[in-house]
Amino acid sequence: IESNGKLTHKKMKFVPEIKFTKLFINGQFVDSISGKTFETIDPRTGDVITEVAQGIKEDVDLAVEAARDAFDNGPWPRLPGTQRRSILMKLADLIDENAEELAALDAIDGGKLFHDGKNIDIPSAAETFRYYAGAADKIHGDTLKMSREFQAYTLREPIGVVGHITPWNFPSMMFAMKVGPALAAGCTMIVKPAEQTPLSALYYAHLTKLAGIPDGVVNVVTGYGPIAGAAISSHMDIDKVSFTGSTEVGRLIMKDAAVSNLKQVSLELGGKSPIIIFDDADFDKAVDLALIGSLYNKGEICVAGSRVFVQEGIYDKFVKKLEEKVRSWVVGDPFDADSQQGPQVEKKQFEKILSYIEHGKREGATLLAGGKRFGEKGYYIEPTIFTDVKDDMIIAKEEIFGPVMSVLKFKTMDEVIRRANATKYGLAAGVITENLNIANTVSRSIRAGAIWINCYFAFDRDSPYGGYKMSGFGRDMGMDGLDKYLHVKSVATPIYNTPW
Ligand code: TXE
Repeated sequence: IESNGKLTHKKMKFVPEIKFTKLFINGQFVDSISGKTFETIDPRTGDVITEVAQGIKEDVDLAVEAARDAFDNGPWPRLPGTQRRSILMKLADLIDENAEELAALDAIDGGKLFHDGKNIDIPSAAETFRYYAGAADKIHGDTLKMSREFQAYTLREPIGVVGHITPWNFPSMMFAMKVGPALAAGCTMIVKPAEQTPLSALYYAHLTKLAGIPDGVVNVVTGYGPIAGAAISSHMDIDKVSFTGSTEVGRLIMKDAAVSNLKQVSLELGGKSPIIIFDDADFDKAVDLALIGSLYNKGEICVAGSRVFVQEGIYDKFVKKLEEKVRSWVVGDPFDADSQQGPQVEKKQFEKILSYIEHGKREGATLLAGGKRFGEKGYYIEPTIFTDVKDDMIIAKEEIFGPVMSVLKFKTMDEVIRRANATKYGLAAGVITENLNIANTVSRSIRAGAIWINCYFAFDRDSPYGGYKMSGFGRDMGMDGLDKYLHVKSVATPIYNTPW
C-alpha cells in the first residue's frame, strides 16, 4: 500500500522455484529413457530457464502401458461418479491454493501476464475442474423406444486411453479443458504439453497425485511434437487423440490416426475471426472490443478477432479513436501489474509475426500503429494496427497469432457476411450492433463455432467452442466437451423371448 493509500502490485516479482522437470509416468517423476533433455526458454530474455526431460517414443509407450493398465484394471473408470467428483473437487482446490506458483510458471515459460494468470487463467482452470466434477455423477444414457418388443437402453462409457496434445498459448486452461472432462468421463490419459511451455503441466501432474488420482490415470510426457506428439497420434493402443494447435499439424495427426488404429480425433485449430462493427454500434465499446479482440494474450489466441470490419459511416472516426487508444496500451514484463502485453512465446513465433508485419507494409496496407519489435531484449512486439486492408492481402487471410489487427471497411450487411465467411477458417466472430435483426441475421449466417454479440471472448466452462471448416472439429468445454470422451453403447433384451 502506497503512502496515498493506493493499493499497488506494480513492483511485485514472484520468481517460482522450478520443482518438476521430469516426465510423469505411472505416478512417478522419471527421466526419459534416452536420458535426453531440452531447454525451455524465458521469452522475456531469451535465456534458458531450465532443462526438461525429453520424452521419446519409448517413454510414450511406457505412459500408454500405465494408462492402459489403469483403464483396464484400475479403479478410476469403475469408481462411482460421486467419488470421481470428490477427487476432482479436491484437485480444483489444490489448483486455487497454488495459483501464484502456476501463474508464475506460465509467465516465465510462456510470457503470459502474471496477473491474468492469477486472476483469470488459474481460477478458470480450477472452475473447469469443478464444472466437470459436477458432471461426473450425471453421466447416463437413455431408455430407447425400439420398434420391436425390446427393453433397450444406452450406456455412456469412457472412451478409454486418451492422448492430449496441447499448445503453448494457454497452458493452464488447456490442461483443464482437456484433462477435466476426460477424467470426469472415467478415461485415463497421456498429456503432451507444448515444448515451449512444459513447466505448468508437470506441476498439474504433481497436483493430480496430491488430489488422490490413482497412478497411471494421468501421465505427462514432455517433449517435441514430431517425436513425442507423433508417438501419441500414431500409437496403436490410444483410443482417442484430442489436439489443439496448428491446422498443419492437425492434418498430420488425423493422418497418423488413420494409418495406425483409427483412433478418434478431435481438432481445435487455427482461425482468422472477424469482428464486425456496424454504424449503430456503441462506439467506445466497439473500439475497446476491437483492441482486446486482437491484442489480448499478445494475439496468441486461436479466436483472436484479427479481422476488424468497420462500416463506412464510422470508419474514419473509428480509425482515429483506435490510433489514440492504442497509444496507452502497455507492453512490458508480464510480472508488472500495469502490463497488458508480455513477450511472444518464442523466437520462431516472434520472427513469424514480424515477417507478417513486413508483408502488410509491402502489400500497401496503412500502418496506423506499431510495426516493429518493442525494446531490445526478449520477444516483445509493438501492438500493431493496419488500416485500409484488402481481403486478398496476406495479413487478412493468414493466421498471424500475434498482436496485429487488420481493419477493413464495408458498406452493407450482405457484403460483410460474404467477406467475413470468405476464409478457410471458422472459429469465432464478433457482431457489434444495437440492431437485433442485424445481430440475429449475422449470427446465423457466419460459419463459425462461436458468435459473440456486443462482446468478445465470451468464454465460459458451460459454453462449448471449436471450429467449422479448417478450424477443426469437436468441441472443448461445456457438456459437448465431455461427450467426446464417451462412447455410446446400446443394450437390448427381448421382452417376449423373441429369438432375434
Ligand atoms: O504449433 P504446433 P506451433 C497456430 C498459430 C501458430 C502456429 C504454429 O498460427 O503460429 O499454429 O505454432 C505438437 N505430431 N497455433 O508450431 O506445431 C507440438 O509439440 C504430433 C494455433 O507451436 O501445431 C505442440 O504440443 N504433435 C493454436 C502442439 O502440437 C505435434 C495454438 C501444437 O504445436 C507434431 C498454437 C506432430 N507431427 C498454435 N508437431 C490454437 N488453435 O490455439 C507438433 N506437435
